[in-house]
Amino acid sequence: MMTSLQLSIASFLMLFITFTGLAQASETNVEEEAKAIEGTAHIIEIRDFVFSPISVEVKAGDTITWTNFDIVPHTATAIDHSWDSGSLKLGESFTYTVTDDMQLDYFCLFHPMMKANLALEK
Ligand SMILES: [Cu+2]
Repeated sequence: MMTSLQLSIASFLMLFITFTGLAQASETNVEEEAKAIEGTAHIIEIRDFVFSPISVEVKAGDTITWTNFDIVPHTATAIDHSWDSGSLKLGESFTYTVTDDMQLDYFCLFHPMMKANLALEK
């Protein structure tokens, strides 16, 4: 026969083992998620009516952030309009996550001579 004290210790040990197992499982999941969302963050400046750099090599999962440094609004818009920053005023940014099938050529809707592109690294 186990005394009630022995039962309490046994229950405590069972709980402890359960929680330790859960903690390890969730830590593993966090690491796996971090790997899945890991990607390079690219920065593109819009300055003096130019996207800079004008060509950027990216891969799926990377993020690209465009920031407008001009006093006039600009956009970063796919040539087929499949993605679009909308109007970016001075100091405003737009971030987009790269996908394998995204349109790589883009321009500014307000100033169509402003063209740039992304190169997709497979
Ligand atoms: Cu523009």
